[in-house]
Amino acid sequence: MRTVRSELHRLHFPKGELYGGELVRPFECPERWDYVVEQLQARGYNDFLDPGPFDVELVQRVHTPDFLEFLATAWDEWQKEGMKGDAIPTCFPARRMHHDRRPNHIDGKLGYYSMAIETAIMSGTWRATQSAAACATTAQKLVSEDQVAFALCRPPGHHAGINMYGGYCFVNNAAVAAQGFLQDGAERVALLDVDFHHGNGSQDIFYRRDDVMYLSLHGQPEDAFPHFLGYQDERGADAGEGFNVNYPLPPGTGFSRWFDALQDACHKISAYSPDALVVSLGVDTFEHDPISFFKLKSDDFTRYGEALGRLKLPTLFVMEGGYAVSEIGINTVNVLDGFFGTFG
Ligand code: SP5
Ligand code: ZN
Repeated sequence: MRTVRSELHRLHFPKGELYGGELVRPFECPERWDYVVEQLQARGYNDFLDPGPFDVELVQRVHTPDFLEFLATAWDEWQKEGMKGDAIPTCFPARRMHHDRRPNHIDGKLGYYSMAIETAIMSGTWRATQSAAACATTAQKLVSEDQVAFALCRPPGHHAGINMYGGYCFVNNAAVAAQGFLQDGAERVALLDVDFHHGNGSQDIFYRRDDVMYLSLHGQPEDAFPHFLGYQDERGADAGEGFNVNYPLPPGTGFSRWFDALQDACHKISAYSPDALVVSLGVDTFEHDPISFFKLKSDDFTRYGEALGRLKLPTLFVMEGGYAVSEIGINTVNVLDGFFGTFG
């Protein structure tokens, strides 16, 4: 298995994240990437590759051009206003205000395009974001040769929707990969999201489509970020009706209950008979994750990796969250080891 990763991820590391009323060092930090690389090397996954170019045309199939233009220019516009810190939104089109008229001023644009404000934009954010999406695309193309690949994306992507960012995400790497499979001839793609958080962005992008089935196990919105999407009764719309599957789970959920949901998702994936599987691989389901509330232990990651391998599908793993930094590599590579234990 080859891993596609880029050192350019280091260009994105804002000074602060608004958390608990303070600006703290962001949970989504560059050393997450280092710990994953270290564990991959320690356990024999030594085949690393730089990504090819950022494919604008492909990315425009899942995000609007105006949104991508905003991401590309937000930092410059912010700087022109003489702002000293990173770009963080402060006002929003809440209920009965205009959420479909884009303001000109950068303060208005930030609120218009964001779904959360813990995610700051800095000088290198756009270049790092492009490198992460390019990792997803390059790894997606490797799957046709090797059956399995890993896109070690940073920043992550699953909270980024058609035209919105937040939750540490700017471009939806997993969605770009799913779209890439379709462009390369797949008829159906399953996108399984095992990150602790609901992938509101992925759901947003594919909600009205039947060519990508989105399935997510996550902390229930009553109690967990992103709070405003991810309920069980969100089943898709129009052609996509029945192709969006949410498994919201309560605080304290341990492996047995989580794995029941995963097995149900695996049955639905098999019945859908996709040409490829994209796994949004967040390991913030871990018992010691600092911002999440599931109770998976490190060995549980191996167990569920085995279940994913038994699907016997061409599979692309795309890195999402995981903030128990020193264990992120162990838990991520446990999933891969489990997968290859049954995949063959
Ligand atoms: C990719 C990904 O995992 N994004 C997650 C973004 C979460 N950001 C906001 C988290 C707010 C957490 N509040 C937790 C309270 C714990 N005591
Ligand atoms: Zn997450």
